[in-house]
Amino acid sequence: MSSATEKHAAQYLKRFMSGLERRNPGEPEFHQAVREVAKDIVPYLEDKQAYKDAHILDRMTEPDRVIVFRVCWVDDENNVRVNRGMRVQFNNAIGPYKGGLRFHKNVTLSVLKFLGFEQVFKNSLTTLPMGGAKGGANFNPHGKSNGEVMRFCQAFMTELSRHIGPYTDIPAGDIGVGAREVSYLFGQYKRLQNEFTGTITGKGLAFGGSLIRTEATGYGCVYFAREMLATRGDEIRGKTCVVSGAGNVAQYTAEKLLQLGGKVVTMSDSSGYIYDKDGLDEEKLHWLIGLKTVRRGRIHEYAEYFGCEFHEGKRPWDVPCDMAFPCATQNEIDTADAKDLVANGCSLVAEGANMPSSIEAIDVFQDAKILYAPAKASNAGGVAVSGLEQTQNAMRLSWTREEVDENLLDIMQKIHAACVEHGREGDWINYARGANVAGFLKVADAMLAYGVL
Ligand code: NDP
Ligand code: 2IT
Repeated sequence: MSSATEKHAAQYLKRFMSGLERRNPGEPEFHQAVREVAKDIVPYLEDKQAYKDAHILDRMTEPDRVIVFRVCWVDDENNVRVNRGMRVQFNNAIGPYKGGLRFHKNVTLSVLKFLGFEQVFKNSLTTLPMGGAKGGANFNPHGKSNGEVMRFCQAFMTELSRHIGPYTDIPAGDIGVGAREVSYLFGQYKRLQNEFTGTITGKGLAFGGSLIRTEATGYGCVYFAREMLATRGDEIRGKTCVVSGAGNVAQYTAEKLLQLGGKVVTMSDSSGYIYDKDGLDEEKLHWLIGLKTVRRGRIHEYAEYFGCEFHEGKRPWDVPCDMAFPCATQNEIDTADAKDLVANGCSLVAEGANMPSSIEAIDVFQDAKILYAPAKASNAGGVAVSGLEQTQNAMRLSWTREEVDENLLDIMQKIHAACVEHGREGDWINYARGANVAGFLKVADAMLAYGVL
């Protein structure tokens, strides 16, 4: 790219971002997600007049619609409780809206817009026909009884059910929405619609769920890391791995790492992290999964039970490692954390969580030329198997574990290949740019074909 073109792209990016920030005030997470994509897409579009004339990037950064609604329920002490539910239907150019639901005290419109925007690119990368959406509520499931969670889910779905459907929008889980919540949500949807369709993925195996969906995000993330290592003739066996989070994604990232001979030394939750210098094994991980999904306990209990370090209120990024897997939440790696990781010898970061690294942290990884996989590529395995769950529901049959796992691996390899195709810079692969460009192209081409919509 000539320096004049580079200068023009930089000026356009500045104007584009200031316009977006003005139109969407008070939405820092959304600004961040768009900036991370626009910094790659704006220069890419410099010599592609058709996309520019059609204002595709402006259209892709404006959601199709945002649905906001009141959710009223009664707690165990008979108090009336009021929460805010939302669904951001971001883009359905290449398929019905698809994306998870997040129940967390910090859920805001900004968070759901960033997640919905990311989902558009991620779903495009999976090769499956899925548009992008995200939803949720500022509901904190911590400390709630099963009955309270059930009543909240039913109240939430009573409104959401008007806006979703098998050809319209198919929600799934995310933070705070696991097997229990998906079951309550799907039960209420089925009851209200008087129809048994696959609307909602991550369902239980007895009622239309897919084998491997529970494991898919974590397994897919490790498959992607394995592909990246292979470009350098390296492998997972023997590598020390730092994992954050202790929820669905973290659990199955750790499981696959162990299966492939990795040594997992940390796990975390919002209260701190455990540092198990000997490494987790299958038995310890099984205990941790029980702690988190059945007993719903805190991570320090692991340290007490197995006798290892617990670092209260801290994140694990200063622990020396070969590879890091952030699997908790957005912006959990800042510049200082990224510098610690690189200085301590970390040569691969694969994001299990959505947008766990700040833009400046990504710069640190890219400047150091380590293998860095952006979330929209490395955590796409979850939504990919959600897509396969829909396929099985439509066919009215269930595939075996092996069939689904093979499909998942194939999809992760295809995503890796797309990132390499669009992200190669000399002998280094810019996976972030590769994922942004590859994800963008399919959606943009569909939008161009539709004309002005
Ligand atoms: P879970 O609810 O199962 O687990 C979330 C984990 O992250 C918990 O350990 C939680 O700790 C921790 N966490 C949440 N918020 C914070 C915070 N603010 N600070 C520190 N720790 C936090 O969610 P998932 O495992 O499903 O999701 C984790 C990440 O992966 C999210 O970014 C999600 O968007 C992403 N993702 C999930 C997919 C899926 O299929 N489930 C697919 C693709 C991406 P605590 O219990 O203390 O709150
Ligand atoms: O962020 C994500 O990709 C998810 N939470 C999974 C979405 C889905 O529809 O399975």
